[in-house]
Amino acid sequence: MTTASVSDLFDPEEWVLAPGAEDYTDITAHVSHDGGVARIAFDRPEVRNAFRPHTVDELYRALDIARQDPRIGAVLLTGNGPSPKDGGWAFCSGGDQRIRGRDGYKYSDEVDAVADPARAGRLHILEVQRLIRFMPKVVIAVIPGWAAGGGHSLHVVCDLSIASAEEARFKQTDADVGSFDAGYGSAYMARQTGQKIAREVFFLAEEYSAQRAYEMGAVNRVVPHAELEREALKTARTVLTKSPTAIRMLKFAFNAVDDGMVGQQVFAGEATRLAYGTDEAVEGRDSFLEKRAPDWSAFPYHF
Ligand code: S0N
Repeated sequence: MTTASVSDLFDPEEWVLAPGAEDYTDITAHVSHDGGVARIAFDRPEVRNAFRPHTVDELYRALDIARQDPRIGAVLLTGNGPSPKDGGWAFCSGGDQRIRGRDGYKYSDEVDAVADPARAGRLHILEVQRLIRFMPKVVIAVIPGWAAGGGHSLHVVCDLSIASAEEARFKQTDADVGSFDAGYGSAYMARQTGQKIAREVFFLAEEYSAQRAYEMGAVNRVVPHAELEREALKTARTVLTKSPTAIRMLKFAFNAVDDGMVGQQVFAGEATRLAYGTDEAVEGRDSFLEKRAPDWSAFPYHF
């Protein structure tokens, strides 16, 4: 795929292919020329960017590469479009209902049965949610069209959401099709919008505009469709002007209140990383290696 054919909103001047992206079939992945921003996009516009297990594998891989790239400070998660069938736009419409079975999922359209029993029925989109949640970088949902079902939940779990004024639509269809995101998709949404609104979104599965989602507190910005990716990249570049450590600690602080012991563990891990950089921690290590008692006299009990 040439970069120019990725999506109507994609500006090929801004991006180069991300490492390993040549092999993806269900997503595209790019990195900005300055190396600071990743753009990862669902690339199944003919099914409103629904994900199948293979899509989720690729998405996880691309996000994890972005997580480990020390130059990247922000990730744009979006959906390519429009659909060649009808011109419709989508961020993501959740799990591909065509490959969903009673016992699990066909791995892809090409693989006619549940390919690997060990993979059957795995809702590993939840692993993607956790990766977005716990990566110490700002993940921005860039919503050019439908965010439905599991796609709605992905936008909920992202740090920020920017939506197309004309094309973005929100609909939590889980209960229509007998699935339910009982984790971040629902409970964390209630944190964002309040219980009454989150319950309405899930129990009624109605359609909401970008403006309504903004009023609910579910979306940060609503921008003209043609400006969507430009605005998203601008927002990501604003994040890059901030201290990486401050962003990391803030993200994990925001998470911790809802993430219980895991949230505390993640935040504490970052605190330990910072502590290891102090002379005090170096004295602890050196005293052990030099087989002597540590000398803490240079390190006061701060108040
Ligand atoms: C998004 C909606 C509201 C858009 O409506 P619109 O604009 O009227 O377009 P349509 O004509 O409906 O769609 C255009 C074409 O795209 C196909 N399509 C759309 N969404 C999906 C989808 N999710 N799976 C498969 N195909 C999809 C349409 O069929 C149509 O194709 P053609 O032209 O050939 O007829 C509307 O499309 C909509 O409501 N979509 C379904 C949203 C939904 O219910 N998603 C699933 C919700 N649940 C989850 O996401 C759980 C995720 C999960 O755990 C999982 C993981 C992997 C595999 C499966 C699952 C699973 O359990 O679901």
